[in-house]
Amino acid sequence: MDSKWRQLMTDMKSGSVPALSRLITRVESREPGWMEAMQEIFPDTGKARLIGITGSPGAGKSTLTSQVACILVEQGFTVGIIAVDPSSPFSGGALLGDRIRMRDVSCLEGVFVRSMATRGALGGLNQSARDVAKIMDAFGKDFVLIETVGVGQDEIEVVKTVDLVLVICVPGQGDGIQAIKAGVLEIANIFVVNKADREGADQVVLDIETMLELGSDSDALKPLIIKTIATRGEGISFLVDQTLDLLKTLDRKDAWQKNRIQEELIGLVEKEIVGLIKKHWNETGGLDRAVNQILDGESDPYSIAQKVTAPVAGFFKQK
Ligand SMILES: Nc1nc2c(ncn2[C@@H]2O[C@H](COP(=O)(O)OP(=O)(O)OP(=O)(O)O)[C@@H](O)[C@H]2O)c(=O)[nH]1
Ligand SMILES: [Mg+2]
Repeated sequence: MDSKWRQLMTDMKSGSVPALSRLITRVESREPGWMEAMQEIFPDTGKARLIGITGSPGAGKSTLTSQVACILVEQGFTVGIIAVDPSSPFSGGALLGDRIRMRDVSCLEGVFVRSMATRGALGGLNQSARDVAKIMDAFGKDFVLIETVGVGQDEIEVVKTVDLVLVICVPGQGDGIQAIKAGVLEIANIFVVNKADREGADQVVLDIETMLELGSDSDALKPLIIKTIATRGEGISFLVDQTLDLLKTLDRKDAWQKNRIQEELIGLVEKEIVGLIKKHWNETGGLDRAVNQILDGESDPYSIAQKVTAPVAGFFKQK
């Protein structure tokens, strides 16, 4: 690790927020040395709890996230927030909107807010979110709240990396719960019916109950349903209490957690191998040559793929 990384790591470990920001940026952009940095960070991770907050656009995720963060801070915890924004970093609008809505929370001591664009994450969105959460964890955050819109597959993958998932539903969208992807409904630990000041909130609660009855596995722990009015801070204390209680019951070594580590490991190895091959191809013009060979009928994609990955296969044959 070069001296720049070293300095950044030292500053981050001693509590410098600018160093934390810069470290995240360097890891996110996969600057050479990022893997070594993460290796060094890893032993300091595992203490923070990751809470995913998801729901349809405009459901009140940012408002609720801010409120939850405030209560956690009041209880003496330190908090980091990752806001996964579906828009590209260049379109501006929504990103700026989130920043504004989150400003009241960023000024609270101990809360570190980081926005992340859905597109453009070099290591893949879910790995990037994992990396950022780990860095915040190592920095000493007790909780990392991850806000994502529960609509795309990418966002669902992000939600799968957390310890506990809050799914926000709202009345007045016609199809309160159908607006959310089935994949997200399945992994909800707590359903939050936000905007309970609006007509139809009780109906949304009933809809969720019916849905849970239908898909019910009688032994499984039923997700809780909690009504909130995020703009007024109503129901949030209860939500935080229930969330903390539920987190206590989670076993870090259960099958689901193991599965999560497995997935992360496979993802990292895949990215590394493919990354190395792409880099080599770029540097040597190998990809162009391979394509031309296929076009000229001299070779085929299967033979080239086999040849390119042969060193890896060879490595395992030796074992
Ligand atoms: N009436 C009412 N409005 C709310 C409530 N919670 C949030 N809002 C409003 O709903 C709008 C969207 O809130 P956000 O917190 O930005 O929602 P979001 O889900 O983060 O939105 P995106 O990130 O853009 O998907 C804002 O105008 C909030 O003030 C609530 O409990 N009741
Ligand atoms: Mg938001």
